[in-house]
Amino acid sequence: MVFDLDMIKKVYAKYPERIEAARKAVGRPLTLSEKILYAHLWDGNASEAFERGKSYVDFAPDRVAMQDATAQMALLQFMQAGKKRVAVPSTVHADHLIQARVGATKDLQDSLNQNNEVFNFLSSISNKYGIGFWKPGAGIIHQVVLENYAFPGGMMIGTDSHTVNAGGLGMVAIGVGGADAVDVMAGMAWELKFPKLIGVKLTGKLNGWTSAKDVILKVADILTVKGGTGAIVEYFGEGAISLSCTGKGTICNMGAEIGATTSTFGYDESMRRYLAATGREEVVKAADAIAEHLTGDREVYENPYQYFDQLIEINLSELEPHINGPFTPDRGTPVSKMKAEASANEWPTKVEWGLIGSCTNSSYEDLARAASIVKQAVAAGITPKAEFGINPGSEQVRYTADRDGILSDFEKMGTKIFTNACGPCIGQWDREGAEKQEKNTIVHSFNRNFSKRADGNPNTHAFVTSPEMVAALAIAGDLTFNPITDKLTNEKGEAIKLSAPVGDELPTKGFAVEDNGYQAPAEDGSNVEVKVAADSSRLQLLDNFPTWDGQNIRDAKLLIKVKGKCTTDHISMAGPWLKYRGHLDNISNNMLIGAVNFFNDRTNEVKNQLTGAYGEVPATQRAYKVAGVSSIVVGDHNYGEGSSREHAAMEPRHLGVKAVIVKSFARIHETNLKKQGMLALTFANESDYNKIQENDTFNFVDLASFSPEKSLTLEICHSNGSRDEIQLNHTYNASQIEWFKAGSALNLIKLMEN
Ligand code: MIC
Ligand code: SF4
Repeated sequence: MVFDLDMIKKVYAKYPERIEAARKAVGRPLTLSEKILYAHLWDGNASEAFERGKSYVDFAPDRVAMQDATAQMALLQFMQAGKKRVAVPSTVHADHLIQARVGATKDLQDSLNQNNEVFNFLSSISNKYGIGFWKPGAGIIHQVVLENYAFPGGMMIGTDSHTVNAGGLGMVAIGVGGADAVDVMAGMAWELKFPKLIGVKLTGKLNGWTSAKDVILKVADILTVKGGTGAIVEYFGEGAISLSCTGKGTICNMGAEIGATTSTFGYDESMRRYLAATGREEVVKAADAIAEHLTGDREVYENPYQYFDQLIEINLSELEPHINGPFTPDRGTPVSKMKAEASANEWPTKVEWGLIGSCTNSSYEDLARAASIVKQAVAAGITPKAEFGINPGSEQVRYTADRDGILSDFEKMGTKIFTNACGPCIGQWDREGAEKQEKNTIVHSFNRNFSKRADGNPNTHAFVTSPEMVAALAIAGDLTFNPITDKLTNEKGEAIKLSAPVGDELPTKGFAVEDNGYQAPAEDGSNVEVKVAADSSRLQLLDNFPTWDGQNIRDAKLLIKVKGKCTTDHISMAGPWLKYRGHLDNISNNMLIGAVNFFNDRTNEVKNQLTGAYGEVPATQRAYKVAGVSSIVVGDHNYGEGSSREHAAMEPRHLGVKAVIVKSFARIHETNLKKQGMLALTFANESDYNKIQENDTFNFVDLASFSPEKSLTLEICHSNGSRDEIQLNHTYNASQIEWFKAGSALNLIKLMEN
């Protein structure tokens, strides 16, 4: 079955005219990213050229995707928008709430028992508002989207930072907070600052142990976790064409790790093959009719320096397998250098676990290639040294891999096959012994490896690498093992060299599945009742955030000055806290508990300025709230990196923090703060971060004249009586300032509805 074919055809029908208008407005050949963006302008045909990195532009995305952990908050907000049905095709995917413990059947059942209330809420609210629901066990959102919904040249948004995975099928797919999804589902325009463009020219061809994963591990190493901020990364060149579609998905997926708005590839043979294999020949037919518009213009790819803001070239033939980490996905080490790096940095080299899965690397091809390594080891009588676990990306992948003997290859080596879900990637991993907090190493094919992410242990050194490298390193049990040069020893004491991985890009017998886990919504959902129990600990209806009182914020205290890396995992931890994603007050008890306090280097221990005592961050903030005292949060670079979870913005808002002032923000988090009515500000002079002291009090001086392109003034009163006045920059445009004044973007929608 092809979902929403009519919508796709309508989008394509407009393409020629839209591209012509864009070409005229811009006055030069177009990149693919520009074509897709200009083809999706809210106002129709382009009449002006937008300035990259400057112009705020209204877009009309074709669809919306949400996963269970963010959909709860997105849909609790959507309920308030007063709409009968979603305005564009939308889906919800139950994937984050399922724990990995003993294996799929038991784990899934346990999860259904534990999360019944939330799954019922998501299933009924989806049914009511015309949203497709993918049940627990159906698969990870981004794999299911790639298999069923993504289409070349389309534009979608999703309440998950890895929505960008759909760039593997030539989309512009962007991760957002729930409030953005509400805009689009409510039939309104979706606003984005017109992105800058980074071109990545791929030459040569992958070979041996190198895989698509290594392309993005290398790009992350070059660009770092903030190098892609505000930009779309467009891949092209003969090397790009030679990659499989799911391999392209892997590359786009991890574009989130460099902060990129999204990444994409031009429509090519690999996409045709993938669309056909997943039952979408009709989409191929429709895309073929406008194929010239679904890739960048020839002139652009011939002279990329003229058209991109930045250009990177990678020769796939020379690329080495990479192992990135620990604690950050942009610390890249080529496999041949790992021995030296590990010893120089004292990383534990014994690998305890190898994990394959997550939205970035759980395709059929990924499993097939990793299985080819496992098979060799089993045949040669090599006992794996580390434990091994797999999360297939979707039920379709699992069913097909099972039919083709791939899963049994893994099982012969004692691998645990977990549910088709996020599992350990988001801390949903009941890892035995993790509570002992021992220093140890794991390798995985996921995208993120922030501290504590997989198992809650801050001493777990997690390294990101390709599925086939995970297999090799887990079998060797050694982080410094280089399968290209090193040998393993089997039970008979013989030295064995593994040959390079092989695996079918797509199943030769075709994909198969018995029950894909999809639930179509009711034709007319107006009578469907959505229940939220008043005493529930998991779900809570939302109240309006208060409107701005028109006054300067005065006498605000410092809640925390965060030191160093502060991802959304530090601001609103996942793992055990995922269960409160639908209950704002309860989840607020995790606010900033992972952030390091600049003044004592500790987590979750800050000074309460009213009592002088040190306490936990959420409790301290609740004390300020009760006392009617305002507060601010101060942070470092790339604050809010990582996830799209808007809880990281709603929690401070709910608990009464007024402003977040940092050196720089990650894109999604900055927007989330704005949407929820917070002040998201940056130091005009970065070194002013150093002026902030523990016992300071803060006064805003000119909030009444808050306006676009104009900095704000903050007075800092130090405890010794001295004062500093500093300038704070912001990126609010006029309508975003209205969100602040109304208390939130949603408050504004409600005002407009009434
Ligand atoms: C993640 O990978 O961090 C998540 C969990 O998928 C998040 C979304 C969330 O926090 O629910 C993301 O990437 O946006
Ligand atoms: Fe799920 Fe991990 Fe992908 Fe996030 S990154 S969607 S937690 S699999």
